[in-house]
Amino acid sequence: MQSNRRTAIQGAAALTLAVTMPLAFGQKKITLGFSQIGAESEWRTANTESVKSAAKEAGIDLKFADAQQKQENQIKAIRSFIAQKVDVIAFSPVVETGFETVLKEAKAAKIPVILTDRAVSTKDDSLYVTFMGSDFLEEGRKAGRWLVEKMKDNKGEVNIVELQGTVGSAPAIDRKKGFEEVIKADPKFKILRSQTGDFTRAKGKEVMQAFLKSDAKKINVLYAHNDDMAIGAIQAIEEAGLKPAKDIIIISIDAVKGAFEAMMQGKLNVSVECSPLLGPQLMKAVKEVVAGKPVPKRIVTEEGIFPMEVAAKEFPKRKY
Ligand code: GYE
Repeated sequence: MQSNRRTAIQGAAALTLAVTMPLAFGQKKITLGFSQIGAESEWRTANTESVKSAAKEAGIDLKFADAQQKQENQIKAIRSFIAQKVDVIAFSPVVETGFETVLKEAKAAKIPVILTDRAVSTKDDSLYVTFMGSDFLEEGRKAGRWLVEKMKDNKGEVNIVELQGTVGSAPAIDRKKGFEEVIKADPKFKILRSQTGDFTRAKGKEVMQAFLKSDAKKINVLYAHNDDMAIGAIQAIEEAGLKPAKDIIIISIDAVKGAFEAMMQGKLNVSVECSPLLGPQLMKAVKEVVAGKPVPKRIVTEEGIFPMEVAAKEFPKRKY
């Protein structure tokens, strides 16, 4: 009885194996070439982690290349993915322009390209299958709207300094544009100075030091295109003997854990959310593209805004 049952179970298992094995062997593992910008910010580190872990989870073979914030390295990486005949190429373009030639090469090699996080500006949208990521214009507007509301009873001039992201990058261009679009409705808002801090803490601090050197007394607001630059700038503000978030109102973007910590210490007023957790939706799209299924041309990440008053309550829920 016992042994009969075992044989029956073994028999059934063998049958299942016989049926499923050829299918499993028939499905080739998907290879994805991913060119990351670098490791310039807390956001980027979380994004890399999300892509790597989602690939593992999805059983996708990931070829990962770090461009160290240089476009030429990204172009090289994409060319090498083409040479290796990967199934899909995904990348986060460091700047908006200058990728057309290499994208045409990928198209000629019939390798689909997915843009993640940042967009390229091209008239030929057949050069990529989809662009997934945040609406940077809207993020800039959210930052602007928060400031307009915060200053609604303020009659005098509001002098703003701006730390821009990487020159020519989609988030730097759009976050500037969206913010300006909102604040220009009231002439009391003035952007005193605006310069790039390349999305890094070190540069954010350095540029803020320069801003403070010439205009310390005039600056009412700092608008930083990401949290890392704001955190660098906070150090510069403290070293100049001023109180961040009090003497100078600080607005930034990303809402990474570092920003929540700064808000809980009362040093940052608000951070607009920009989610780096794009890995799972990227792997989903990769599978769909390989299976020949249609994917939407634009996949927008949903996100909110967090003022310092809610930071302590929200912090335990944050995933990056
Ligand atoms: O805001 C910044 C990072 O492209 C949205 O890049 C991303 C930006 C992010 O370095 O922290």
